Amino acid sequence: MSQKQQLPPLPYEFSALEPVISAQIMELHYTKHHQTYVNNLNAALEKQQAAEDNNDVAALIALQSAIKFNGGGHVNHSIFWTNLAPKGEGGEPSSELKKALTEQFGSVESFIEQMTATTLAIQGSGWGWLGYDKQKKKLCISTCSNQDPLSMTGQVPLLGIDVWEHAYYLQYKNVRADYLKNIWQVINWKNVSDRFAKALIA
Ligand code: MN3
Repeated sequence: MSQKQQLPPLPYEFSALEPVISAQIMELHYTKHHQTYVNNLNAALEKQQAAEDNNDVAALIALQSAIKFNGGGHVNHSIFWTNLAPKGEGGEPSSELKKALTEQFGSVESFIEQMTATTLAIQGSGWGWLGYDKQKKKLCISTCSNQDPLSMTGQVPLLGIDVWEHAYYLQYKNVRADYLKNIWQVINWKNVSDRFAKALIA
């Protein structure tokens, strides 16, 4: 028997990221949006099990997009919550990450500017990512549409920024630029640095 996917615990209170991200957004985003991806993923995986048991290849193929969308939503948000921390608690990039960001993008500040601009320009719903390309041994700024997980590009996800409107609209309305300007105040650099350190040795 396969185990059901579950909503991971949120490592802080809903209000912990205020004023950058409101408690109302956090509560809805976590308990409604993320929970729905988890529920729909479990439903699709159950149908997948039944299709496998019935040797129904057509049904297996038909389930792939639901698994990709809801599975991607679950994976992405599970990373996102840990990429954030209350103001003043997220620390700084590790010396290793700082060195790599500086080599790749000029400076940490310049990386932030470039990732902000790239993420701002996403058309419709999607995610901006800092990822590590293990083959090229370099950091990359990427964008993914909808809930496509960054791992589909072969990169290891280090830092994701959700720019679906549900992530900011109740507070920032249509002004995605302000959300993206402010979110850097609540980035958990310790988490991003840990992910980078693991990507280097894995
Ligand atoms: Mn979201």
